Amino acid sequence: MARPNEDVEALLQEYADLIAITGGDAFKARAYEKAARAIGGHPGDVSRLDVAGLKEIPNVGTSIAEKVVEYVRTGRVEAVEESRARIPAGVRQLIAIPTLGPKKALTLYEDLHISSVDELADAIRAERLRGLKGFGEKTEQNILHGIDLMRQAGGRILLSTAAEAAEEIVAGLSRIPGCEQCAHAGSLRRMRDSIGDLDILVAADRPAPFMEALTELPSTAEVIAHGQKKTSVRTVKGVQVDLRVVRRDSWGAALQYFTGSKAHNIRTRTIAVRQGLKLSEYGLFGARGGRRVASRSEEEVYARLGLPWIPPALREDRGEIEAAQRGELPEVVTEADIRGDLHTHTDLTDGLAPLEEMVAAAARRGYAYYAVTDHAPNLYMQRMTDEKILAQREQLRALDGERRMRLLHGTELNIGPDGEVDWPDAFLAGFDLCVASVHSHFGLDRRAMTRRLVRACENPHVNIIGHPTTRLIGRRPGIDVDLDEVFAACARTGTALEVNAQPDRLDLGDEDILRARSHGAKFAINTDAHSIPHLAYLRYGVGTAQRGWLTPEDVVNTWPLRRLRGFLRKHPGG
Ligand code: DGT
Ligand code: CA
Ligand code: CA
Ligand code: ZN
Repeated sequence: MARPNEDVEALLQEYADLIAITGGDAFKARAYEKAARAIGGHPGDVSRLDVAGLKEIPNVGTSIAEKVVEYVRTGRVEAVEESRARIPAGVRQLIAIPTLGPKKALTLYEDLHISSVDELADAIRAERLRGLKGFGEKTEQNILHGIDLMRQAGGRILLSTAAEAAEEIVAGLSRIPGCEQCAHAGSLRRMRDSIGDLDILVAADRPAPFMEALTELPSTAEVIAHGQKKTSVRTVKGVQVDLRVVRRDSWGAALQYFTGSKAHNIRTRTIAVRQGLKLSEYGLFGARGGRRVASRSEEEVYARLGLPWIPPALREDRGEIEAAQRGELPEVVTEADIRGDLHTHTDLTDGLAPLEEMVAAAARRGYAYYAVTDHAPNLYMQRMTDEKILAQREQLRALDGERRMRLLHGTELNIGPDGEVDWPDAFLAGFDLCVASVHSHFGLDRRAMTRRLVRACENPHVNIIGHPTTRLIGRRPGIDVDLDEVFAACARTGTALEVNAQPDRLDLGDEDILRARSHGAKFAINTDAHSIPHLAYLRYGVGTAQRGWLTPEDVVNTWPLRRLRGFLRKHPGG
């Protein structure tokens, strides 16, 4: 098993869904769901634990621990196999639609005998769902939208899944004798929020050993094409990988070519042509004589075109060529610029690790400051109370300053349908900062949704709008809202917009960031960590921010603490 924790998480989550569909105990389904998340977020390798060791993980009891051991030992779990066998394949296909829950899927199957996504789409168009209990016109729209999302997502994977797979492959190929260079290119290097396939490059004299090695990696499930220039495989997780081996002296040109984007490359090739040159994956050549004029490094290739090196996240032909020609490329924010995380959770609400452990892990990252922002009471299932959050504040103050990291006590408020938030003003004034997010009422109409978010910005205690659109990549669309109005309100009121680094959110996304920035809004790049490993998601947030052209000046959590505190007061001098 390449990543045992993730495999076990997926299996337990599937089991929870299966229990729900077969009309099983809702409590039991929830227990499996919680255990799935706990195991996914567990920092150690669960395949090395016995039943006793597994039970030390929060939310993992004896029977779940035994199933995990069974899975690690045999690769399957009898109980899960039995549940799978009880559910028709068609229903399983329906559940994969992001906006359709297990219960509705079962109703459609039993009442209308719908057993495929295409049949469902046809049935909606033929208005056959009308009259089914629990299916209004709005539900139909949601389902159709879910089908769209599923088809668009078609085969694309999350940035984090791609990055983890690429790291393993690059590490494996780098160990092979004769490897001069090895790196990933393509949309992953540009840090797009979803990735079609992985593009891996090697510089070496002899391609054969690398091509061979890729087909033989333990993670390789299927060889799609095997050649001297390019080999393509599919991994056990369904990720397609293209490997190209080039000669050392074309490394820079190949890296530039295969990083893309296509649109960016069209521009660079046009510039070459205007200078009487020809740009390909092998190098930059004199058009007539064919003499090679640049190819060893990307810097050299760009320089010969009269351009500075352009950060990969900017290479989308969204103005970066013109900015580069004018010498006005932004100095985009990097991971090293981030001084602290401003949206994180502990096990006081739905996080997995206790406060001290989260704080210690943050300190190991070298942060100057760190905010703890557990959920506020209106998210009822989190059972937050005044007493609990105040006790946490005391505990946090006692840890403040250890390893010279300053702690901020915050909370993640819930923006209600009218823009109201949890707790009265006097209580909110006791926090160092408040994140406020939409966690409910996703279906308000555009006007009401816009007013709701603008009101939240106008609240003097709200400092950051968390995951502003609430989209889940490939699963849930963002809310319907006039973002320009919200961005303008953020700029006007001194409220930052979050770039949430959770790989299935990346919210705001790159294009929204570009728009928000043009309104003069500020940003906070946060992990929304619910466990220690989540703190490392920061890099995906930073990549997304780079794609939105953000500089450290735009991002409040790159600022020194004094300046950040001024921003958190919202009305400096006022
Ligand atoms: P993806 O895989 O869909 O997430 O997106 P990319 O950008 O990784 O696209 P991919 O894998 O098809 O190709 C990798 C890079 O190779 C692409 O960004 C630019 C370059 N490339 C591929 N095909 C062409 C082409 O026909 N013309 C040009 N100029 N560049 C190409
Ligand atoms: Ca690609
Ligand atoms: Ca490719
Ligand atoms: Zn959160």
